[in-house]
Amino acid sequence: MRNDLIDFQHDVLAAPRVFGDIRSGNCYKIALLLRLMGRPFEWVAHDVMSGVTREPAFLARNPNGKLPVLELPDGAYLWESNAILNYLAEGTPWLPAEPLSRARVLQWQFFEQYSHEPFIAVARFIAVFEGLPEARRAEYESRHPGGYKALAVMEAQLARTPFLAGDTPTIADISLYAYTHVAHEGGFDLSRFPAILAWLVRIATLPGYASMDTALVRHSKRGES
Ligand SMILES: N[C@@H](CCC(=O)N[C@@H](CS)C(=O)NCC(=O)O)C(=O)O
Repeated sequence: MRNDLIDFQHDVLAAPRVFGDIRSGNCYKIALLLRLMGRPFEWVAHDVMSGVTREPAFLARNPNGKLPVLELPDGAYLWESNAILNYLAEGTPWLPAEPLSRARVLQWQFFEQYSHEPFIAVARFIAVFEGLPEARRAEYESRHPGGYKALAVMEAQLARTPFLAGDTPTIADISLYAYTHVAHEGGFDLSRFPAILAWLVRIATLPGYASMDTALVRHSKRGES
């Protein structure tokens, strides 16, 4: 898996810089949106397990000590993955301007952070990053009922509309795609959720889509093979 410093050279001065670990869904969200929007970006790879998020230089960027962090060309920093998505998507079809549609996007993003990520991402973290040690098994299993409840809420919506906030993809889909598409790595059985499975395919076939494994692979320039 690519997790090194990637620099999309063209237009790099105007490009945002992202500090992240691409194996983390919260970080992948940012790379995925930028790829779907076709926007160049610079990725500064940080290993989430290395302790770098507790170092003073990192805490100066995000006092909460968490990835991802966005650095703008003027040196401003922004943290919290969904806040970063909102900032980057402003003025694009990924974030509707109409107040109710926009609030629906936020509704799903708050749902993601409170009712989905703490269960599905944490179960995956224990399994993938910690290797599911016996001492963590009870905690891992305790995350499954809440995760399945969140998946059932998504399933009900996606049985009615092709995307979470309606007929077109928005950053609500990016937020929830990030950990849902790897939920099996946390022990979740997605075969119970046909509408979610069909939605995962809809996202993965959008123009510009890049998987966790390919999101940092350099764009080929015109004329390059
Ligand atoms: N609510 C935050 C969560 C960020 C988060 O939990 N980041 C993890 C990686 S997924 C992290 O940096 N952990 C390192 C640490 O806590 O020291 C967001 O959405 O950005």
